[in-house]
Amino acid sequence: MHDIKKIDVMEGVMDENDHIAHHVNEYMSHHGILVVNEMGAPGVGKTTTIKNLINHLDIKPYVIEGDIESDIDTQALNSLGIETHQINTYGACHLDAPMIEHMAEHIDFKEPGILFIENIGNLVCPAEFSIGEHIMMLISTVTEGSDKPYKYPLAFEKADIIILNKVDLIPYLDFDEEFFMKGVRALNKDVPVFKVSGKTGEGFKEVARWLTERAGKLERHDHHHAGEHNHHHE
Ligand SMILES: Nc1nc2c(ncn2[C@@H]2O[C@H](COP(=O)(O)OP(=O)(O)OP(=O)(O)O)[C@@H](O)[C@H]2O)c(=O)[nH]1
Ligand SMILES: [Mg+2]
Repeated sequence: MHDIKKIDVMEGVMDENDHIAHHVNEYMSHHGILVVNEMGAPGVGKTTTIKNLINHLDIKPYVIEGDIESDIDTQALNSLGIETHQINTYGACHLDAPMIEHMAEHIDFKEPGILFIENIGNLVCPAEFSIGEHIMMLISTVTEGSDKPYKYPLAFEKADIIILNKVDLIPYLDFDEEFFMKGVRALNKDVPVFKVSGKTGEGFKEVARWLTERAGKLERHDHHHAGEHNHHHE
């Protein structure tokens, strides 16, 4: 994490971001931390999803909250006993890898687990910047309308998992699930799509299981590396 200053300044902002993102990803992998970059428009239920998922996790959760201003979500999560750290961008519409790298230096990753990073509420900018995640998690909702994959393709294309939230509201809306899924599949053939409700809590158990499985694979990878570098002094 400390040799990032060697980057050629001519490489450009995106290259530099990707380079640091790669470092963050390696650092987290070696600590057995699965990094989930949670993105979605304002109010889709990003914070609600973190709260619900943590109820179903047996492994240690860490949270970084990204907001333009305020620490409302961080206060709410901390008051539930969830270790949460705040990043404010004061204008920028997305988090970037240097912000996460800097924050990671202040977090004590005592045990393996999952780091949820709630990105800035925005369906456009966050999709363009890697922040070192293993999993890009897109939160979409039935309230936004079924045409969102067609209008905001990059977020849907890049997602490793899609959460369709607020399904409790389907009876009151004209959400066309078939049209939505057709749009998703045109961009992202195999991405798993989980239907959930932050109101009733349905669906999150399955998402938590999916994430735990991913985290498990990471841990085995980490132990493998730890073994390679371990020198036993007896
Ligand atoms: N009916 C219903 N409301 C929900 C659901 N999930 C979240 N909400 C409500 O939607 C509002 C926004 O939820 P948040 O979790 O704060 O959304 P967010 O994406 O974190 O919002 P920002 O951080 O501001 O971008 C809150 O009032 C939630 O109670 C759901 O599944 N059904
Ligand atoms: Mg939030």
